[in-house]
Amino acid sequence: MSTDQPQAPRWPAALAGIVTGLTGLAVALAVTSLLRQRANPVQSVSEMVRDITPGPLAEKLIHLVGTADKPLLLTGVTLGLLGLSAWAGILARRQLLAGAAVFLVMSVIAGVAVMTRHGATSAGLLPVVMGAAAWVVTLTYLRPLQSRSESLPYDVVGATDRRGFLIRVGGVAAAAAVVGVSSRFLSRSRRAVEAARSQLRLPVTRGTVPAGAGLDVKGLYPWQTPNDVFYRIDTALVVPTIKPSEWELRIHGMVDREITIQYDDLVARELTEAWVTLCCVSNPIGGHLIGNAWWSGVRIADLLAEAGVHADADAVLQTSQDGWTCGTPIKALTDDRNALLALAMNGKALPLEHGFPVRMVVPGLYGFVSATKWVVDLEVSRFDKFDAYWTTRSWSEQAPIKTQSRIDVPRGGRAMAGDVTVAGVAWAQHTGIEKVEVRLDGGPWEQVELARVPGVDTWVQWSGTVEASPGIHTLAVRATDLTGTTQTPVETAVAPDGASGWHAIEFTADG
Ligand SMILES: Nc1nc2c(c(=O)[nH]1)N[C@H]1C(S)=C(S)[C@@H](COP(=O)(O)O)O[C@H]1N2
Ligand SMILES: [Mo]
Repeated sequence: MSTDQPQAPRWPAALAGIVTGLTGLAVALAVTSLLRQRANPVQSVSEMVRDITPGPLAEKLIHLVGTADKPLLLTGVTLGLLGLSAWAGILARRQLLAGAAVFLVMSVIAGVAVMTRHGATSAGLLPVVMGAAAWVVTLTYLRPLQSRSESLPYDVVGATDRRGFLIRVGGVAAAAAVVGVSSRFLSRSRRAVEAARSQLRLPVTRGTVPAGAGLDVKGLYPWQTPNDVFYRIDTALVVPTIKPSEWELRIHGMVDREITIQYDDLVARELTEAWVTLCCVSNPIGGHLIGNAWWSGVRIADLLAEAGVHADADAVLQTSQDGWTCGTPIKALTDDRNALLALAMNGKALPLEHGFPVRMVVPGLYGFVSATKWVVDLEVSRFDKFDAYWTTRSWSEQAPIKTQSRIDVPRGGRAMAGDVTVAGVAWAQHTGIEKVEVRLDGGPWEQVELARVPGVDTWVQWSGTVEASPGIHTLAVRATDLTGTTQTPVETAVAPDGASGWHAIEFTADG
């Protein structure tokens, strides 16, 4: 830049760029809502970023940010969009085409993201196309005033010019805000599905906690996990909204007879109810990505028997409405355990976030290889014939839940010296827990009391006392499952098939 060629300041150009970016975004959101599409372009781009992030990196990031991953990803993509828009605005000062090119490249990326989503149709491109058109029009509209001021030194830019520019930018921004906000009200799909859900009268029971399963120890988490605090893990940036009347499940592949079931058919079948503790493979030692609920649904074994599974099949590839997949051994779906196509969780139709209207629940297996939410397709197949969502991202193909135990009490790292109450949970779903032991400051292992459980598919609470003098102590726990195997002290990462190792906490005993 030469000194005798005065350059307009960058901020109005960047501001014009950002307002342009927001305008196209608002238009795209409105068109998405009007067409009742599953995801808007920002969500589609976020999903694409999620899908192309290598598994190990995704794992590290999720560890870093926990369940804030979804809002962070969406915010990141939006900020990226606005950053590039500002840059496009600055480029457009000198050359409109250069600025427009940035917006066009962003549109192409969005288009690719939309079209590579599961179940994409060409109508899905409309929000992107309309948004791109809005970008080009707005960029052109907001530019002339800027370039006029560009020919003048900054300090002599006329007040009218500057005011005129600000009025234009403000006007466009206000219009974009109106379009963007009203698009929220256009999207009624979630509310319609919530309404359909609340009208359901399912023939299920509430599930009463079996006597003796829940210990009365302050600071212990309830044995039954309420729906609203049940952990949620999935790749869905947009929670699928499926009306029961529109849900259908196809069972096909290596079967004698293909079956298609509607929601009402499923509800009319014999329902099985069971306590099952669900656990995520990403649950770190001592973590809380685990919950125990009363599930009501139809046994998958019965449906598979009706379809007639071929002798050489060894897996069922499950697909959700949003295209997530996982593979489960046929054995786990057909043996005596209650592998369910679940309709209800703790006596209520599944919450939308937990798979409404129908999901899979398979005792003993981590969720990523069994617990498909919003399930719409079961393909009887062979493990050597497919790759599921997480198995292509360096996680295991098969993953039974590892025996684990957790200390919940003393909570907050403090206790009164003397007899200190210790308590927690242990789990080895579909194997069962034989005993739990605790150890204070590396001393001898002491067995603690186990609460009662209705079967081997749930976690079990434990409690005991340790004698602690005033000062800082370390408490460790380990469980032994009903095969007689004691948890290994060897700590492994959660990838590829679940963490192993003992949970230990530090606490201070006050004298
Ligand atoms: N459609 C779909 N189902 C899914 C997933 C997913 O990403 N998409 N994640 C699985 C994983 S990894 C786990 S641990 C469980 C979690 O179920 P919850 O969110 O109801 O606790 O859902 C499983 N089912
Ligand atoms: Mo998971």
